[in-house]
This record gives sequence, structure tokens and C-alpha cells, in this order.
Amino acid sequence: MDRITKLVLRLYEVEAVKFGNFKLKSGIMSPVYFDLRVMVSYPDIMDETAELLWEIAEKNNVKSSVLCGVPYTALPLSTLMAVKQNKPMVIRRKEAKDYGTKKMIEGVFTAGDNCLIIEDVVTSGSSVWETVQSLDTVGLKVTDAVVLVDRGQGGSERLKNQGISLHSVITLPKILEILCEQGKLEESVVKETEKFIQENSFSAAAPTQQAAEKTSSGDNATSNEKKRARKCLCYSSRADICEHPLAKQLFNIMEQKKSNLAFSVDVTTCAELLKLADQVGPNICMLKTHVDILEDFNQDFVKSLQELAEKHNFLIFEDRKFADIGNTVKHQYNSGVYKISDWAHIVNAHTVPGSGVIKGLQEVGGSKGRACLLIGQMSSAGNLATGEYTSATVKMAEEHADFVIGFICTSTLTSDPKFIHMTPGVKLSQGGDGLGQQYLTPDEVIGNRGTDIIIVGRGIYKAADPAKAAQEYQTAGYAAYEKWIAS
Ligand code: S5P
Repeated sequence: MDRITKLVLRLYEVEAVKFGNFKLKSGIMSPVYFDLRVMVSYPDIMDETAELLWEIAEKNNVKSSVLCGVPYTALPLSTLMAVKQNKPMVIRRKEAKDYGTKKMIEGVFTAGDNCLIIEDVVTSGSSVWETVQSLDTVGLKVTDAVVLVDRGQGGSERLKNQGISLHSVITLPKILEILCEQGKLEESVVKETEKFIQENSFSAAAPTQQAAEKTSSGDNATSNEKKRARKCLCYSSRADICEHPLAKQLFNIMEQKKSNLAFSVDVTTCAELLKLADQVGPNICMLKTHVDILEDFNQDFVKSLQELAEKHNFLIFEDRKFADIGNTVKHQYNSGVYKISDWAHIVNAHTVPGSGVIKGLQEVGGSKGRACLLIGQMSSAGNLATGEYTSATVKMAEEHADFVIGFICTSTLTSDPKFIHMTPGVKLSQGGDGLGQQYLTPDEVIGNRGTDIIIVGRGIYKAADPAKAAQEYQTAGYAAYEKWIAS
């Protein structure tokens, strides 16, 4: 009996794979269920699985200097492999610590290292993809993942489209074949399960990728080249790809002014704000406001701000962070003292209320040609916009791409070139402000993490010479962009 057959029989014996009628997390009824968590109780299964996972990596000539198991079931497997193969590993946290350094990836590594992902079972590929994205934020590169069971429901193809090769020890169809041959399963169960797989497959191309592919150089471009598509595009090409007029306009301003700097002018009087806007106007692509901190907000101020935006060619972004049900945000956007939709080109929203917040804003702003950013990640220590919350935010953006033009984030969230990534918490030197703000440098944000716009507040308006500081940030941000597209 070969090793794979033996392992499948053991998995069946310990009920790591079961057949019957199971309700999945999604609510769908499935005739098959994997509970690979039980593996930890059987050292022989752990040992053999770790061996086979490593063999499949070697067979496919995978080069990696560090391993990372997808939390949680694959963590002990990757530990075992790391020890057996004498390879270092890193641990990905599911949630960031809410104190200290907020590290998502624990362990010692060098940015640029190639990391092999280990997983127990792949269905849609989304857990592997989330791990790839987490590793990417700290500069770890992923080209390959190994998995014990590929359920054969399209996960492998989806990952391929994101530039990741998935190598499986075994597939679900093969498990069915073995168990049937070994007399453990009735033909009818096999047929029913095969039908389930077919009817519950995920489409091969993730929506974000379809757009990226349009920009790749030719039919023979490899997935990795496609993944790099957004990277290599200059601002004017991004402007061509974007369909939303404001996104186009923003990229064109960035190209013309050689600026990826947004100034967050968080001062408390209109005069101060207008003076600063005029001083730094030549250096910025966007001015970000918090009008509710102005002591003397009035409609004349709005008019002056709009004139400055015209004069210096920048967009106005009101950082209102809408976070209520659609009907309420509609009024908050349109009415009250500020009438934000009348003058702010761009606003932003938290996704905690669900997509209704976007629909409410779009009802008001859509016809006025306005656009919205979603808060996918935050810069502050202990914030909860991580992991699945961030992934769900990206999905919402994709579903409302006629109004949502990008994200507030601290790393690249999607390779789709039409989405603009804007990062707050930026200063020329790293550090914090004692109230949770965490600063990264322009080089780290644009040059390493690949986001598009740096948002700088105190780094400019608290400087002795704000105009000079803005010039420095503009230069640093643009140099980092040139480094990024050349990489
Ligand atoms: O996660 C975030 C999101 C935003 S929009 N972290 C942030 O700091 N911001 C905003 O960016 C914040 O409200 C402030 O207006 C600006 C950062 O200001 P700075 O003075 O710390 O550069």
C-alpha cells in the first residue's frame, strides 16, 4: 500500500475526514467535512503529513528561507517541518496585539526573504491569500504554498491568478477514489460528493485580478508578471485605467505635480487652515480636512478653500469617517452645518455598518461626481481593522467600484490598479505620539509597502517652516514611488 493511501485511510479512521450531511460556516450543506484539527492527537499522522508536505515542496523545486503555517491548524505542522528540515519559521497572528509593537508576524527574518506557506486544507484559497498579504506587509515574499488537502473547488486556480503556486499532497477527488477503492465509501456517496464539488467551485479569477490582468503586457504573461502589473504602472497609466473621473483626476495631478503627498491640515481656525493650504498647495495632490474641529467654520471659508484647490490644483478630502447606517450618513453628508457633499471631492467611511453606509453616501454623492475611500486598515495601535475585516472591506470596495476609489490603509490591499491606497501615520522618522498614533516613513510606506499616497499632518503643520517641510515630504514620497515602480 502506498504512503498516500495509508495516510488517507488513517485520516478516515480518526474522522479527520467525514461523510454525511454537514452545515458549513457559509450555511451550505456539504456531504463531506474535514476536521484536520484532530491530527494533533496522532503523532504518526503529524509526522507523515509533515514529511509529505516537505516532499511536495521539494518535488516542485520550491525555494524558501522561512516557513509560515496558516493559523491555526497548520501551525503545528509548520513547526514540525521547520524542526525536521532545520528551517526557521515565522508565526502569523490572526489578530494584532493591542499593545506594544502590534506585530502581525512574529519571528526573525529579513525583508525580501522568500516564505513558504503551509496549510492543512484549501477551499477557496482565501486563508492562504490573507496570510500572503500579512507576510507582504513586512516584506516577506511568497511564491508557493503547500497544502495537505486541496478540495478541488477552485482555490488553487484563484491563488495561481494572484501569483501563488499551490502544491497539494492530495486532492478531495483523489481521497474519494482511494476510499472507494478501499471499500470505505459507497459509489453513491462518491458521486454525490463529486457533484457537490462541481456545484460549489469558486470562480478562477478573483475580481480584483481580472482588472489587473487587463493591464498586463500580453497573453503569455505569467501570473507573477500579472501580479506585478499594478506595481509597474506609472500614475498616468493608472489614470487611464480608472473609470471614476475623480480617481483619474487625482492620478493626473500626481503625475503633473510629481506629488503623492496629501496634507492633513488639522488646525482649529479657518484662517490658519487657509494660510497653510496656500503655503503648501504647490507641493500636494490632496488636502485633507476635519472641518468639525474648526471653531469658526462658515460658508465663506468653503468658498476660499475651493478657490485654493483650483489655484494649486489639489483635491479636497474631508476625513469624516462616516460610520452609521445608510439613512443617517446620507443626512450627515448632505445636511447640517457642513454640507460636506457640496464641497468635498472625497470622503471616507468605516465599513463596520456594512455596505449600507456606502449606498447611503452614494445616493447623495454619486450624482455630484463625488467619491469615497473605505478605511481598510488604521495606523493607530490596537485598532481592529485587520484580517478578515480588512478583506471584507476590499470586497465591499470591489462591489461599489463606481463610487469607492480606494482605501485608507497601511499596506497594499489589492493589486487592482484602479484602487488608490492612501496611508496616514507618516513622518520622516518612525515613532509615535503617545496617543496611539504610529508613524512610518515615506520610504517604508510607498517604497516598501507599495501604497500610493502619504498623508502627513503634524509632520508639516507643526514644523517651523511648513512649506519647507511639505517640500521635503513631497521629495521623499516621490523618490519612494520611483523606487517602487523600478523594483
Ligand atoms: O488610521 C488612520 C486614519 C486616518 S484618516 N490614522 C490617521 O492618523 N488618520 C488621520 O490622518 C488622522 O485623523 C489625522 O487627521 C491624520 C494623521 O495626522 P498626523 O498628525 O498624525 O500626521
